[in-house]
Amino acid sequence: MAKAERISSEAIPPEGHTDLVSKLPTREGWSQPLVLYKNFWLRPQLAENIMRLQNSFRAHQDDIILATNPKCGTTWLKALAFTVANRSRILTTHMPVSLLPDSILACGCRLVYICRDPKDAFVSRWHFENRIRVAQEVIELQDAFNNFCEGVSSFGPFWDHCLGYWRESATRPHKVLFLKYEEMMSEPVKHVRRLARFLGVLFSGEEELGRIPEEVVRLCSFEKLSSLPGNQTGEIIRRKELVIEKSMYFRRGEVGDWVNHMSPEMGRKLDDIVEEKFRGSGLVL
Ligand code: PAP
Repeated sequence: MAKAERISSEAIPPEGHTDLVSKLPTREGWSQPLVLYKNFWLRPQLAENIMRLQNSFRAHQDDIILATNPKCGTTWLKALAFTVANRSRILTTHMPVSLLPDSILACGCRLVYICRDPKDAFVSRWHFENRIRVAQEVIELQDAFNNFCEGVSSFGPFWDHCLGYWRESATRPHKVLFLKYEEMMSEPVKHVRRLARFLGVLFSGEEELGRIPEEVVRLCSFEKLSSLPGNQTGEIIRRKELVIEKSMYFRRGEVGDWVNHMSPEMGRKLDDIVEEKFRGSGLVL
């Protein structure tokens, strides 16, 4: 994100957010404590950044915003969108729609959201949280699951995150595209064409004949991205208690891996919660 150009320094309010964040309700259980800010659970530093960004971020009409719940396909979507539309500026965020800086919705830029079966997103998150911690106790799957089911996970409640973007896409379908990880996995070429159409960069007849949509899918596949040397080594963040390596964004890239970690009862419990939360919305995962 090209922060320097996009954030007006006059608009950044004086330091005061740290104080505010320290007064928010807190929950332990994941790699860092989470705070509840406007109904979403966030890492304290992120809550502070979001408060700062709220009034100071200036979106442009030709921006493309990729929004996701954590572990639902950001890396994949970013590769696909970049390959399809590399002339526009692409920004990614995990922010729920209700916390996006006003300018993003106001300027009419396009927004692509990807959601995923919460069971797989949860398992992916649990692995990730255990890998990013340096020399700390392991987070037990059952404890993390209980938190997740209560809505307490980074950027959670998971279902409210999905519902916010689902409703936005129903209200403004030309501006907000709602994708599902599982559908993209089963018919990737169809969804790359859909993405290109939405972004206004349709594949030409010549490109179709040259099987460019298929090539985009191949270039952005899990196998291809995870085998790139640039994605296999190197760190994104290193702090004393936290290390994030690039390779951590590529684990299995599969649909249904949850069965290898969760019992059928746990699966049913989470399905029931989500079904109940989505009832009446038309959203089915
Ligand atoms: P983030 O929320 O931290 O940004 P994100 O990229 O959204 O992570 O999600 C990571 C998941 O996407 C991982 O899932 P897993 O743990 O179940 O394996 C990762 O393997 C998967 N992933 C990464 N690249 C791809 C890809 N090209 N195709 C499909 N899945 C992918």
